[in-house]
Amino acid sequence: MTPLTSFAGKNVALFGLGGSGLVTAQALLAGGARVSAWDDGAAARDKAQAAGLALTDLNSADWSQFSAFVLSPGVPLTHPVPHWTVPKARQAGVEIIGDIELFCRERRALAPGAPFIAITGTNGKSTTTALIAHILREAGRDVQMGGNIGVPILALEPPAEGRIHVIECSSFQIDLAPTLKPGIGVLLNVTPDHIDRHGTMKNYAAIKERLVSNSTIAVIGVDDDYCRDIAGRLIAAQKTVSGFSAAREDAAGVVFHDQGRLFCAVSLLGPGAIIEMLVDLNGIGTLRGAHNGQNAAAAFIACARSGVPHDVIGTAMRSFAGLPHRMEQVGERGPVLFINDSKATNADSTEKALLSFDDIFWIAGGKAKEGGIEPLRPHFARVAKAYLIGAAAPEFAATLAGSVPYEICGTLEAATSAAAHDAAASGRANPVVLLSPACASYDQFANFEARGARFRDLVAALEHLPTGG
Ligand code: UMA
Ligand code: ADP
Repeated sequence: MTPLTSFAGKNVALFGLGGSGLVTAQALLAGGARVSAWDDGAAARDKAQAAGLALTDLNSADWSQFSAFVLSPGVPLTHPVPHWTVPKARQAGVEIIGDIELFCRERRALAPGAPFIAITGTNGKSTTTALIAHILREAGRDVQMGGNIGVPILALEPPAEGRIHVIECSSFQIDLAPTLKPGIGVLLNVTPDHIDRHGTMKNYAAIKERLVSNSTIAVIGVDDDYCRDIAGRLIAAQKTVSGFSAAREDAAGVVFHDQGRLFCAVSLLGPGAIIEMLVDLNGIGTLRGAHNGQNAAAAFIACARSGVPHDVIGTAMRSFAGLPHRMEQVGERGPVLFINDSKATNADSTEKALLSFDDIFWIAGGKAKEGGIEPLRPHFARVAKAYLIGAAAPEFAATLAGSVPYEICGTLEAATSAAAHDAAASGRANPVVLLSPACASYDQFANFEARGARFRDLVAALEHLPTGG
């Protein structure tokens, strides 16, 4: 844990007692602050009390006594409407901050030179964060990894000279961290997301921009218009910017991904361009697909900028275990690969999986998002057959009709069995049974992790499969 000394002897209000709020309260107490903590949920309050935390109903508290108000990232700050605590804090003139901000202040006080890499973007944050941490560990560094990836930042060991913090930051967290200034800031991509929480796309992109505009070194993906504009603004402001791309080589100094390889384009200003091959990602099952090329390029730059030799980065990438539920290989039966991409809860992320394979036996469905799978139509030719589950099955069937053979299976159990048998009997060269639902899981499962775990168990339990010819 990182005890927070910057509020020693002061009163701090804290709202939200989930994973991050509880740890933050403990970190504030450990540093000598007095904490008034509350949550709307009775279950969260009970859990906090069981963990030894005294509670204060912030509805009836005297807000003028507080030096700061710490808000959990999942609690609305501005949209759709500010949470009821927010106007109370504002009226009393109390600053509203999050756990990442508290970490930043502690780092400045304890070890301002301690290396700090922060990663954001709409997609690929967790993969890139885990990959950077893995490479740095393989290079023998003392690494602490956390943030939005799941381990609250204040649960990590405190900042210290020579210890690298690798932190995934969501837009919610950046919004609550006014002095977030990482040594290396990574912005992967910006596409529409979380508009309900930020009001407009412009506001969402501006929040993401803050992470890189305040970094010493900005590492920015240049594959979407928002990020290209952000990189342009920082270059114009004479900031240190390193670009990366899943497919572009039309900018100087970019690490780019092409045909499963990472290249460094040292200069592409003319026919004498120097292009150096850095890492061959082909054969690294955990980094399949152009989207992972983008993640790997970002990780390459962040680690190279941290002083890790290029060959060490390449070797470490080859031993990256990947993250569960993100195009995770969970089995192999003869020629059939089984891929768990349960984290793909919308069409955008499922598109990345469809683009990574041919001969796909696709398990999809659940609680549909707006637009369903219509945006995936250009990739339907890669799908041999679809196996539909959950509430979205009829809607998805209507979209697939006439383009892709499909079967309404209802449950994941029935879909896995049917897809496995069809794939094995298909006689295709590289059949893949792919769970990439393009849907939330809540109609049939507690969350995407439970759905992915069930798929993994079903694959492990598959009996001998028939082979086709
Ligand atoms: N709560 C209220 N009133 C409200 C809303 C929430 O009382 O109006 C309470 C809930 O009862 C609950 C607590 O707030 O007790 C939950 O707080 P939280 O939603 O901030 O969740 P934490 O458990 O603290 O987890 C947070 C991040 N959650 C969110 O941003 C929603 C986790 O990211 C992160 O891993 C964790 O901190 C550690 O840093 C999760 C996430 O879904 C994975 N992130 C979003 C995403 O990736 O898209 C941004
Ligand atoms: P995040 O933490 O930003 O949600 P993850 O690394 O957990 O991202 O990946 C979630 C899903 O998003 C993956 O299953 C994959 O389909 C997709 N994805 C991963 N990296 C990228 C990327 N760079 N661009 C677009 N989609 C991506």
